[in-house]
Amino acid sequence: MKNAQETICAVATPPGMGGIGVIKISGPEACAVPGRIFRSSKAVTAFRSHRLYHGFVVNPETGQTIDEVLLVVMRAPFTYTCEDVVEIQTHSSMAAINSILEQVLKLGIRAAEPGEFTRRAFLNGRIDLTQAEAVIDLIKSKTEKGLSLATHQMEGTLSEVVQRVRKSLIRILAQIEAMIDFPEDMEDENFADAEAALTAGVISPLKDLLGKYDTGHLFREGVEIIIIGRPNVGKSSLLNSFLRKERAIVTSVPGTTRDIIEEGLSIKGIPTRIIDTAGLHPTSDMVESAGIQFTKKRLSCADLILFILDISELLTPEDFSIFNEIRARKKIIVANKVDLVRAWSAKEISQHLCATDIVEISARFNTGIDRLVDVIYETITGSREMAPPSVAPNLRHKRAIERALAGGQAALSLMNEEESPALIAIELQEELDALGEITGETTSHEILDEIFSRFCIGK
Ligand SMILES: Nc1nc2c(ncn2[C@@H]2O[C@H](COP(=O)(O)OP(=O)(O)OP(=O)(O)O)[C@@H](O)[C@H]2O)c(=O)[nH]1
Ligand SMILES: [Mg+2]
Repeated sequence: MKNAQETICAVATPPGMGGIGVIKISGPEACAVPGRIFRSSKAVTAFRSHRLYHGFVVNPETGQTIDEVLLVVMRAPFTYTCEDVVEIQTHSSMAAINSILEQVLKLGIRAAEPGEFTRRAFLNGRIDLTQAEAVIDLIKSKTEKGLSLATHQMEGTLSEVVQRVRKSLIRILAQIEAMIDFPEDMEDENFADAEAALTAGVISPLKDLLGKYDTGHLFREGVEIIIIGRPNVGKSSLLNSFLRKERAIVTSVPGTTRDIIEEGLSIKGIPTRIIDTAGLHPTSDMVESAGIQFTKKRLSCADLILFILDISELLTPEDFSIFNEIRARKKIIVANKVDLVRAWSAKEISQHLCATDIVEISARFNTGIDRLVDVIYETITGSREMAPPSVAPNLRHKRAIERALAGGQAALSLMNEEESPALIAIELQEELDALGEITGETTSHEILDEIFSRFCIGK
């Protein structure tokens, strides 16, 4: 991590064409920047905090105007980073943005690292680590439900639960430490109170939190759905049908799709990636077999498989061989081309494959797609109506909670066995440290570096 005392700058808006581009400056020298490169009808020294001012960014060496902008000075501590912050809203042309950034950098302001603004908000105590992580989740959220999960966490819902558990734990630890310090006063004491407090105030809420991981993961990370089948059964047509646009090339020539084609799709609020693949069959064509290798690789880690059959043709040995490979996986069998004369009924297909529930569709005419979406949703959620929980740990939190729980359970059994308070205190302290990692109180620099490196520059 670089020096947190330096003033930093970055472009906060994504590259490309757009209405406005924002350049953000934060740190002790931020408020001096407008006086050097900004000209307005009002004296820069008279600018009030958190007010937008109209003016021009100029090159101070040549006096040449770079762009007409709006500028805001936000004085500490009521800013994103808790430092002095200046934001310049310019026209979003790469030339204007880069020229302004160049002028700012020339003043000795350093280019920010990914996530450095949010890291400062964390280091300056405005947000804890779970809230900082929620900022990444929010930026990356793909559906409204994923967004709502991130917003809740940003408001501190997860931190509240963790802090409540920590407080209970600190009280129990204090009680146990008193037993170590004043053993004579504690002769008639036993661990009954501490055991009850540990179970109700610590172990049970932590188990409850762990139980919310899977649902949170679903709405945060989403699922990968792969469409497979032999050539020409209509895989690409189905992708296009889901997306309601001609995303993949569809032709009557078997082996049309060679590369992996993937797109994001919300299935009733659950973010998914739908992957169209090359048709699976034995081939000597070099390009096609490279595509098939790609397909097999992605198939191995997909969360759900859509196995497509052509109902207008009899099942082929290729269909059987693909089905055998995915027999044990989470899958939906989809019979396509129901608009044509059927070679077999769905019932006959299920008998031949020894599988139930075949979803019939016509990808060409978009029939049965809504039903297929329902079946996908039910398969992903296990037929439960799902809403994003207001509190849900991510994988990092989950691991820390598991460690904390292990410490809690160990302390509980030591209390049961009436072991020495010193041993119990060690377990409770470990539990406390694990919980502190979630909110950032006891998190190592390496973990912080890893978390903030996932941010984009300018956030
Ligand atoms: N009648 C009918 N034809 C369809 C349907 N779905 C796809 N087709 C046709 O089947 C042919 C193959 O469709 P694709 O979507 O390219 O099939 P694919 O499985 O992606 O094929 P490859 O990429 O070669 O593996 C095209 O001529 C489509 O128009 C359908 O529901 N009904
Ligand atoms: Mg295709």
